[in-house]
Parts: sequence; structure tokens; C-alpha cells
Amino acid sequence: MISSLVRTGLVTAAIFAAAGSALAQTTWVLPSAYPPANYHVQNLSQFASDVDAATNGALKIAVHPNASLFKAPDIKRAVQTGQAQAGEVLISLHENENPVFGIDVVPFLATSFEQSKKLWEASKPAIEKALDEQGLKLLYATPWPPQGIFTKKELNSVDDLAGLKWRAYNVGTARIAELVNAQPVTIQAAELPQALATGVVDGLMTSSATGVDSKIWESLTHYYDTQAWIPKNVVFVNKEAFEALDPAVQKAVIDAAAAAETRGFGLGVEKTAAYMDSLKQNGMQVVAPSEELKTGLAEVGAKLTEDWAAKAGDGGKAILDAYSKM
Ligand code: PCA
Repeated sequence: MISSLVRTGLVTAAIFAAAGSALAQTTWVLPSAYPPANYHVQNLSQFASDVDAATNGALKIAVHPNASLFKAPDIKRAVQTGQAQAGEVLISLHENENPVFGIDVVPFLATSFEQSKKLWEASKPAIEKALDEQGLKLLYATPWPPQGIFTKKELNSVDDLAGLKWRAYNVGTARIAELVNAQPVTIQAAELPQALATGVVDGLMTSSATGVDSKIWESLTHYYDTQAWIPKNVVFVNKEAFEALDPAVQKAVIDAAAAAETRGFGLGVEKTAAYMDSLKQNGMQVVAPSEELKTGLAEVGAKLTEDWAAKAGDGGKAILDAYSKM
């Protein structure tokens, strides 16, 4: 009789222990659209392991790179609807939802990492608020290297872009195709290597990083270092998923995110030099744009700036004013 009670008690304790450990451990799925070797993804992995260490394994973040779970434009919605708990996106992919998401791709507004950081500080409250209204909590942002033009021919002016099969990744890069009489085709980074290999694309604006990630020298020959804008990836979490965490775990996430943002801006600076070297070592002609090309791009940029200002209205103007005073 006694021994059977003891046995029941032991079984019950074992069940509690199992339930306790199951309840105390949470796993977040975090899709990213960029390849594992890219510094954004490496930074995400470091963020996940910092959270793991700071919470003694109470929160695990499983990073799924390379658009393996969701395509780049679908990640944000997946997190909003709870199909994934957290995610990383190129925030300008969502400029159509709110112009503030496109502030970092206004050409020639913030072209150095230092300016990019200031523009982030000026725009962060509005971006954080816009995400919050969509059920998302902002964690951190990281810059891509400055954007230049890849082609397989020499460019003397913007007229030389006419007729190119122009890869676009967001609203602005598609609009550029329209302005220079190129043929826009929207392709996300995960599909870019194939699009280049099959000749679907023979011109694009992106970073040295994406050039290296896609082994762009296998198809194209020139890189014009126009430093036109610095787009950013933003990492966020579903608000309900965040609020379900223990306060101490929430704090660990916030602290690790702040560290990831600082590290990410540092990585941007450090890796850009290495990516540019890699392009050269692989035989690309890395060149500064001619004055004529620069003037033409400035005109294209001015049109995009007008488009953005018209959409962004007074809210956008307030951010630009704050940025200009920083
Ligand atoms: N690489 C990404 C976004 C911006 C960048 O530099 C891409 O080309 O898709």
C-alpha cells in the first residue's frame, strides 16, 4: 500500500519536472532571407547564442537563413500572423505599407555608415511605432554596405543603363529602371544567383555584400561604386510572443538586441572593405562613377526623393528635419 503511494508520488513528481522544463523553455523560429555566410545572418546567430547564454537556455532562437522558410517579402506577414515568432527583413520591402519603412532607400540621403546611423536614430521612433501598430516589437537594425551598380559593360552615363534587364529588390530600385528606360524584374537575393546565371538579369543596384554572396563575377564584369544609399535589415518579434516571456527573459532579449545593433553597424564598416577586395580579387573592375554618370544618378535620385516626400508628408518631413540637425 505505502510503496504504491510512494510510487504514485514519484511518478507525479516526474511529470511535474517534465512539465516544468517544457514550460520554462521557449523556442522562437526566426526566418531570414539572406545566406548563412552573410554578416547579417552571422550577427543573428550571435544574437541567438547571446540570448541562449543569458537565459540559461530558457529561450532558444532558431535562425532559418536563405529564405528557406519564407520568401523575403513574406517574412513580415509570417511574424505578424504568428507563423514565425521573429524575423529579419529588408525594411524597405515594406515601403508600400508605410513610407517611413523606405526612408533609408531615399537616394543620397545617408550614404556613409555614420549618416546611416544618424538616419536610423532620427527614424527609429516612427519605425518602432509603425511596427508596434502591426503587432510587432522592434529588436534591432543593421546596415547593408552602400549600393552601387553591377553591369557587364562600361557605363559612362545613365543613358548606358537603357535596355538593361534590371534586377529590382524594392519599390525604389524598380522605379529607377523606369526612369532610366531599363526593364525591371523583381528578384530577391536568394534567387539572384540563378537569375544571373540564366541571363534574366544583366544590371542591378545592390551592395558589394550581395555581389559576393551571389558570386556575381561569374556573370558580370563591372562594379560602379556609386554609394547611393544604405538600406537596412530590421529584426522584430511578434508582440504576443515577446509579452509571453518572463520579464527576466524579455530583458535578456532587449540587451542582446542592443548589442547586436552595435555589432551590426561595426560589421557593416568592417566587412564592406573585405567585400570590395573580394570583388577585385575575383576579377571585377571596381570603379568610381564618372562625373556624367554621377550627375545622371543625382537626377534620378532627386525624382525618387520627390516621390518619397510626397508619400511621407509631414511625418516624413519631420524626420528629415530631425536628421538634418544631427
Ligand atoms: N542586398 C540585398 C538588399 C540590399 C543589399 O545590399 C539585396 O540585394 O537583395
